[in-house]
Amino acid sequence: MRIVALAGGIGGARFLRGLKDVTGPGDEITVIGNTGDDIHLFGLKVCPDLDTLMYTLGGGIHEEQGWGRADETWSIKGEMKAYGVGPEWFGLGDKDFATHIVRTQMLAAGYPLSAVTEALCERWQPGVRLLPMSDDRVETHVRITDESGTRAVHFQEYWVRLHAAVDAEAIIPVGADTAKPAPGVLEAIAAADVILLPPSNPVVSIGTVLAVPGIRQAVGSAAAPVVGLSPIIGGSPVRGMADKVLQAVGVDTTAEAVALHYGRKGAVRSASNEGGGGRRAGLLDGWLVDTADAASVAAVEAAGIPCRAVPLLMSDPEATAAMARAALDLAEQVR
Ligand code: GDP
Ligand code: FO1
Ligand code: CA
Repeated sequence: MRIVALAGGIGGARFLRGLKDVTGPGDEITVIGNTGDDIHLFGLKVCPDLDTLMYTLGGGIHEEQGWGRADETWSIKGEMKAYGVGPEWFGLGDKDFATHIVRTQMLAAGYPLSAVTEALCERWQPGVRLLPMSDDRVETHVRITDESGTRAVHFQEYWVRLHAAVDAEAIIPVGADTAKPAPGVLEAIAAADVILLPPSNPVVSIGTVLAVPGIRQAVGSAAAPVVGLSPIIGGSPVRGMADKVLQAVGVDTTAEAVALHYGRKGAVRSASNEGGGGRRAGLLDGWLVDTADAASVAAVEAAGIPCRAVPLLMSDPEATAAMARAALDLAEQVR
């Protein structure tokens, strides 16, 4: 079976680990990773979501933290600080730095990000084909208003430095409108037997992937069933700032509202609060909510999206594998 998943970092990576547990050697998983979180720091190109996916699936992740390397050391950070060179608010460890140095070196030599990612995965063997959504630079910015006035900050500054403490007024995937899907992305979507939307951030992870022209259209018109899993349980994100960025795009922080935001496959509706020409193709053939949100199943189904309530907390490998199994089962039921 050919499975395609659109994914952000921690939520996507943990789910994909469960998916790998319930699939076999005959299955092929292609992951289209968000690169809107990417940032240039210390002259280096950092791709947090691609790295979280690669380290998690390749066995190198710092498990508790969810990002960065296990058994990390911090000498370079200390040395940079001694030189007075920032930013200090973004934690790049020594081992992680090596990844960014290799990536930046290869990009400078002319390799596209997709080829660089493939080369990095040669080492990590994540067991999936990891594709960046685009080889073109896309950076998510967040419009905020605080004591310094109204301005746009990089998504990493909003989340890591400012801890999403102020409201996000708008989410701007800078560069997305002219970005092209990376080689293999549209082909993988077209050839898929199942397309999954893991419990990743619907706005700044999956939303950014979908903002690359051609990707939303490809998913919305794919022959394969598209099944999503809610990252919202009981009206809250399990972790992160999904509530803040959902509010910025006018969507309630509920499992039901996120389903309606993705939309029913085959439906087309206007989207005044997002880019992409104002009309958006719906995506979903199926949706999973947590058992805590069982009361919302009827409303999602009333919108034409088959929906089931199953445990959606990725508390351990078995629970995560069961989620992946439930998503594949639902895909079979709606096929
Ligand atoms: P990020 O790029 O590191 O923020 O990771 P993703 O975008 O892939 O995933 C972030 C989303 O994962 C957040 O909105 C969380 O609510 C969601 N999430 C994290 N852990 C869980 C979990 O155990 N279950 C569910 N359903 N969602 C989760
Ligand atoms: N997240 C943090 O909350 N603080 C950090 O200092 C931090 C550093 C960092 C370094 C490399 C990397 O790949 C990811 C890192 N993250 C950090 C996570 C990253 O900001 C993610 O993009 C967010 O968790 C949300 O997507
Ligand atoms: Ca992310």
